[in-house]
Amino acid sequence: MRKKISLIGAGQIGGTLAHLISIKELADVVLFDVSEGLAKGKALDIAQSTSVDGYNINLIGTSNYEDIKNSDVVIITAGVPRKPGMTRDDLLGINLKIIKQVAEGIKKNSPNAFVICITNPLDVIVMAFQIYSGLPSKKIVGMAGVLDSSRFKYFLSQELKIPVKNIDTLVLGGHGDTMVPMPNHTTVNGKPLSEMIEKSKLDLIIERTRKGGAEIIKYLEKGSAFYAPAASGVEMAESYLKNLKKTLPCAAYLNGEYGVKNLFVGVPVVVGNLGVEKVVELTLDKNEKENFDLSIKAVNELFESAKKLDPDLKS
Ligand code: TXD
Repeated sequence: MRKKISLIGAGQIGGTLAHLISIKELADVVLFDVSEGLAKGKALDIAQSTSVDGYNINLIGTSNYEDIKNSDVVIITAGVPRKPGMTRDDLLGINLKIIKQVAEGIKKNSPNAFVICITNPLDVIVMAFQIYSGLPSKKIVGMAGVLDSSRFKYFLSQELKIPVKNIDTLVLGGHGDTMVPMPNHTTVNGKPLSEMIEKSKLDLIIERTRKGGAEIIKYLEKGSAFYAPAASGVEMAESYLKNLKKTLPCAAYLNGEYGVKNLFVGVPVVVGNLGVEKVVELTLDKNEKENFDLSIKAVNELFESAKKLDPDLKS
């Protein structure tokens, strides 16, 4: 039985997800959007592109939630992106309302799916999705850490002139300016990063990683990044669908791990066909722990604002 992935949101990231999934022949695709024409038009365009290289998958575009029935994976990008000068937090009010609708549709039509949230502000939106849908937290994750780590890795690769595949790194914490790149958990050709780079250059790269999303928004002027976010979402979906059990930085539900309770935030987790199969607890040094706690504080504060906006979030 071919797998089925439903994409809620057929915008920049949604369309790119559909294209990448078809190129990998990972699963049949349902592209869902409130703008039905957008979903149908993109699905047809991508479906025709599969003829060029002979990919064998089905794609449909729709605004009927019944079409997402029994999906194996659902990826949510529905919502508005940032404009230049906006913070991710500024999106909270609008995207919370949208996620509430989306949660209804998924709960009714695909309650057993592995759900990947991408909509911003990420950590709070994935938490709200879990509360609105009531789906098991082990089957819900947020995509941010894979993207932020790819940015950190790319900048290091450019600086050190070493291929990205020879660099292993991680970015933890909330998907915002307080995110925590982890240089002490980074290796280059298997060697500790600290032996390869001056501190001043590393500090600049860490700052550029934290501001990575805003840098692209500045260039694009309209909309935000979509190629790397889509590639990151596909890596997470593939680890679930093929039971690859990859350890990936995802916004996952913490129940005491890292000293955090009842919150979704970026930590390394094992993603297999049961969903989040394990939260990997790294030993953080004093500096990393302080930065991580700062990031947790920022996510908690934003979640408090979300609860003021929608009392239904008060558990
Ligand atoms: O790392 C990350 N998590 C972030 C996520 C990286 C980049 C972008 N990030 C966020 O993803 C961004 O801030 C947005 O909140 C989402 C989606 O970004 P995208 O660039 O794809 O936005 P678009 O192109 O505006 O697409 C959003 C689509 C658009 O077609 C709307 O019609 C649709 O969402 N939309 C809906 N679909 C279904 N249901 C509802 N209610 C709905 N409302 C809007």
